Parts: sequence; C-alpha cells; structure tokens
Amino acid sequence: MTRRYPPVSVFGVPTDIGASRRGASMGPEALRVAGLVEALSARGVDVEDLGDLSGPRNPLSPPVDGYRHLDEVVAWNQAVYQRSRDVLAQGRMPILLGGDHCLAIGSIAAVAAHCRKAGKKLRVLWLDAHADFNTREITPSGNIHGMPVACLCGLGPDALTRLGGEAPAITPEQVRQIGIRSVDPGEKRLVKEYGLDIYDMRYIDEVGMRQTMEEVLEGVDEATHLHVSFDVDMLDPAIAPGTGTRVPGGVNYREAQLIMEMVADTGRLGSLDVVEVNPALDRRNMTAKLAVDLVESLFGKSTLMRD
Ligand code: 4U7
Ligand code: MN
Ligand code: MN
Ligand code: MN
Repeated sequence: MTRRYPPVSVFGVPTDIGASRRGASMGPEALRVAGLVEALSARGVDVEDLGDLSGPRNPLSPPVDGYRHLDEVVAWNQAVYQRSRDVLAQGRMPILLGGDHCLAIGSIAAVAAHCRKAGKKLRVLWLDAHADFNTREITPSGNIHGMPVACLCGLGPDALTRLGGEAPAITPEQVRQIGIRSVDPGEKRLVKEYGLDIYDMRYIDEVGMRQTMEEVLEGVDEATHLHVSFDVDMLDPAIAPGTGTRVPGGVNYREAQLIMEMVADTGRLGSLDVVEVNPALDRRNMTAKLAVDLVESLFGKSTLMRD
C-alpha cells in the first residue's frame, strides 16, 4: 500500500503500422480518456504525460519480402527507442501507450540497453494471446506486430534487431509469456527451437494463475528490472473486445488482476507497454477502462492493506 514507485513518464505512440487492421492508432487517446494518468496520480505516483510521438502515416500496403510497412515500422521504433532511453536516463519509468505491438521492439531494446549499462537483470513478461515470434519466412500475414519477440531475440531485419546497436537485445531466457493460445505452425517450431518459456492457457487452466505467476517470477531479486509488455488481447474477448486480433478462451478478470498484483508485490516493475487497444472495435471504451484498472493493480492497488 505504501510502496513508493519511481516517477513515471507516459507517452503515446498513435500508430497501427505493424497490424493489417486499422484502429490501434487511437489507443493512446482511449487510454487517456479512460483515466490512466489520473489513476496513477491518485495512487500517489509522480506521473507526467509527454504526449504523443509522431511518425509516418499508414500506407496500407501489402507485404514486401515478408514484411508489411518495414520502413515505417523502423521509423516508429527509432522514435520509441529514443524516447524510452531518454525517460530511463532521467531515472523515470517509461509507460508506452500503443499503438500496435511492433512498438515493443523499440521499448524493450531501450530497456535492455539501459539494464546493460546499469548492471540490472532484465526480465520481460509478455502478456499476450500470441507468441509474436514470427519471421519473414514463416509469417502468415507479414504483419510485424506478430514478430517483436523474434526481432528482440535477434531474428529479423537488421534495422529492427540492431535498433539498440548490438543484436540480440535480449535472449529467450529473459522472456516469460503468459496467456498464449494462438501460435502459428512455423512459429510453433521456432519457439520450441529457441526454448521460449510459454505459460499457455492450458497450463494456466491446469495449475492456476497463482502457481503460474510464482514460476514466472521465480528468481526475481533486487537487481531485477521487470518489463511488462501487456497486449490486451491476452484478456478474454468477452471482457476486452476492443482489440484487432481476438482469440477466445483468454485470461479472465480475476486472473488478470492476480498477474498484476503479484508483479506489484515484487516491487520490481521497471517499465510497461500497454498495446493493441483498438477503440474502433470496442464498446464504450471498456477495453481501455479495463486496461487502466489493471495498471492500477500493477501499481499496488488492492482491496485490503497487505503490507
Ligand atoms: B499481436 C499472427 F497469424 N500470429 O503473425 C500473425 F495469427 O501483437 C497474429 O500479438 C499476430 O496482437 C498478432 O499475423 C500480433 C496471426
Ligand atoms: Mn502481441
Ligand atoms: Mn496478441
Ligand atoms: Mn493484436
């Protein structure tokens, strides 16, 4: 309850450049309208809103050599990388409001570079229905929002894998994926080959979210920086319809709260992406509101005083 959080800088990245469905570009405003900044300051967090980054328009082109909009995705991610590094250098916690999930290439590359410099151990919690581990050879869509984890692990075009200078930005051992239930055929082979730690919906059904999260957070200590990359399509579409790639059978309301509460309890949250909110597909902004509710839990909101 009384845990202190570092100061936070929120910034919006209004683009759907990595998707084929339009609308995630309206995500940052939907999250603001749902009260994200006010909710954090009501929790006693020192929070500033830096406004939105800018970048190229969505040309709505077909994929070229396996990638849709590669040049534009690179431009947006360079802006995200720079902004995230600046925020971290100021000793503040970056919260990226997406936008589609390709933007996590820039945010996580920045966090990885920061952790290397600061001697911190980075662990990435990837909350998603999808593994996002496609490459140009195996992608069914060419959409780069299905490729960020692969790019961060060094599989992808140089312009994305080397965003932070050296590649890979991270190794698969640093990643824990939660809520997964849609992995493409080629992607299945690749995640196995790379040994990604995937807590899929079947695992969550069988062992429960509490044990899942205990395993996800095992080994987290004072030197750990936790990056949470929250794709709202992790949530069941019944409670979060406002997203472009819905998959049935997702994480329910209480399970999602428990994920956030258990991360909050570690006191090691260092950075956050909230991505894939698509207001054009939502009902009365309910998905953005739920995302804000979950972010409050991530910042220690709970029913009772627990410490
Ligand atoms: B998201 C997909 F084929 N795997 O690559 C693809 F099912 O960031 C979907 O997780 C990717 O929302 C979804 O296009 C990307 C598809
Ligand atoms: Mn995703
Ligand atoms: Mn997804
Ligand atoms: Mn999606």
